This record gives sequence, structure tokens and C-alpha cells, in this order.
Amino acid sequence: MELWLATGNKGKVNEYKIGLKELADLKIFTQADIPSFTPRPEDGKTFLENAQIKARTLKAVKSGVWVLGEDSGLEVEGLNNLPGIHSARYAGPKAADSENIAKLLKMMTIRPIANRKARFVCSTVVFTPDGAEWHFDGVMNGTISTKPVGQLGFGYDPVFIPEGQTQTLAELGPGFKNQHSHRAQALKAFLEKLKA
Ligand code: ITT
Repeated sequence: MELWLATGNKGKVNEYKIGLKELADLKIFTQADIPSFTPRPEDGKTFLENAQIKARTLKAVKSGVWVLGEDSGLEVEGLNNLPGIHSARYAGPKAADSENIAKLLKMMTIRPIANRKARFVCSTVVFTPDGAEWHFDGVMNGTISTKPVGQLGFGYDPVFIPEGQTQTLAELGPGFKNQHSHRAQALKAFLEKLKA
């Protein structure tokens, strides 16, 4: 099975490789394997619309193979669900993960926010080799810590404490994340559909 991931995020790619490792004959490629590939602007209004934009853009140049696009992000209740679909660029167009985290923690102190409940959301769009479009979603609930802790993972992992845990995702690491994350849930649904 040849699967093309419509992402430029290496953290996501690592998690897809782990989450799909039970597929023995799987070969994973990404948009980076096409030197001329230019991603389209993510101007959708929802995670699903943006995942469709990513998957459709790659499918336009890679037909007859499996293509997967994913849009994900962090919704913080006390910030009216921001950064949401803007998670990757919360602190600016080329923001590093550390800058996005710094902005998030600052936003939560400008007007002290008691409600630190948050969720990671993942929306995936898969095109089968014959062009059918499948959707798989996942959500992981948790809270935002007061400071970044841990070195593992990517994005907002250092400030996200999953429900029922006392450590951040960046401390818990891939063993936990690839069982329980928003992305892991979407991947499990994809694997189930493949087996059906
Ligand atoms: P692609 O669009 O190329 O896939 P991206 O990083 O821009 O890469 P998104 O637009 O889907 O991807 O933005 C997702 C952002 O949400 C990501 O950059 C992180 O900041 C955050 N995020 C999503 N999943 C995460 C996770 O599992 N752990 C930590 N942060 C995550």
C-alpha cells in the first residue's frame, strides 16, 4: 500500500509512521517527495475544509494511490476555542512551536483565565486509489499547564496535560500519545475501515 501524506509537518509524519506500523506492506511518502509541490493556502473555515484542501491538492498530482490530508489544532475553552484552525500560525505566519506556546500562555495571563480546559482536534481526509473520499476524526481532552514542560513530541505538547494525567504530552511521550491522541483516534478509525 502506497500512502501519500499531504503534510509538511515532520511531527505528524512520525506519528503516522508509528500509528500505521501494523500495515506490513505500507510505504509512506509525503508532499516533500515531490520537489515541485506547492501547498495551497489553508483558507477553509473548519478543520475538515482545510484537511480537504490539503488532500485534494496532493491528489491532483498523485492519482491512483492513497492520499491523506490532516488539519488539526488546539481549542482552549477560556479563549473561545482559539487558536483552533489557526494553531500552526497563532504567533505569526512562520511562527515556531515555542513562539506559539509563548503567545498562548501570554493570552491566558493578560486577562487571567480560570478555565484552562482544552482539546486537541484532528480531522483527516483520505482518498482511496479509486478516488473515494473518507473522513476520520479524533478529539483529546485536557488542560493547559501554566508553563511548558517536557521535550518530546511537537507543537503544543509541552503545555497540554491530557485528562486523567498529571504530566504534559511532551513528558508522556509517543507511547502515550500514539495510543490516546486525537490523531491516534483518527488513525484507528482509518485502520478499522481498511479492515472492514
Ligand atoms: P501541515 O498543514 O503541513 O499538515 P501544519 O503544522 O501547518 O502542517 P496544521 O495546519 O494542521 O498543520 O496545524 C496543526 C497545528 O496544531 C500544529 O502545527 C500544532 O501547532 C498543533 N497541533 C496539532 N496536533 C498536535 C499535536 O499532536 N501535538 C501538538 N500540537 C499539535
